[in-house]
Amino acid sequence: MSRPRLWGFRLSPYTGKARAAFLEKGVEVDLVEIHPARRPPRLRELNPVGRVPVLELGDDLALRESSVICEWLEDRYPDPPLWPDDPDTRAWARGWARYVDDVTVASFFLGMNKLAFGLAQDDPPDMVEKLHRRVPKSWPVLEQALLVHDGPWLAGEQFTYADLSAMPLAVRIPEWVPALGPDPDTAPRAAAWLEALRRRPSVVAIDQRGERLPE
Ligand SMILES: N[C@@H](CCC(=O)N[C@@H](CS)C(=O)NCC(=O)O)C(=O)O
Repeated sequence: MSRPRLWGFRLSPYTGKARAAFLEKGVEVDLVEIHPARRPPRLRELNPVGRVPVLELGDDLALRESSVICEWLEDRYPDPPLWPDDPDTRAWARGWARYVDDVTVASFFLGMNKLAFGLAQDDPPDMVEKLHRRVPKSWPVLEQALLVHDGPWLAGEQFTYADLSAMPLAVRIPEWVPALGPDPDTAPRAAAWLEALRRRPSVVAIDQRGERLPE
């Protein structure tokens, strides 16, 4: 199989999650960088929705959705495992991966996107604030989830995709809007979790490559 190609851009949280997953697995992938505002026609051939990340696996196969790309990675390269072995804990972790992706990551990054590129015509004027208000609301929820297996990761000792989903938040919140991060006094586990994610070698490696927009 030729080397897979990951279409995305460096500031895309879901592309970042997929890139970190490849690094965690020790699997090489080429990043095909696009400009978010000028998506090449080839991207729409691979994914008619036009979203990234997309994993191109050859002439005839392209996978869309970051979670699906992670599932493919897990099936193809089972070691090291990034889901718990036990089916119950695995299902539980999947539930939290989805919460982080759909609630915390989506609210924060959609808000940042609207801040950078402007509101859509039918957005209410306080759309960014509305989205960003959801971010701190998720810390007490995640604090409780982190208590279940007693950390340091959501599923306990094992680092899983549920943690990986929060990687873009761990990197960007302190840089862009630190006030939206967890308060170490009221959500100490969530604060320590994001800090541990920031120090994770896969996350550091991506960050060191420079997270600029392509020219
Ligand atoms: N659920 C998707 C979300 C992908 C997504 O929202 N990608 C953004 C960049 S981070 C995008 O391409 N947005 C453009 C659009 O929605 O048209 C995933 O996990 O892959």
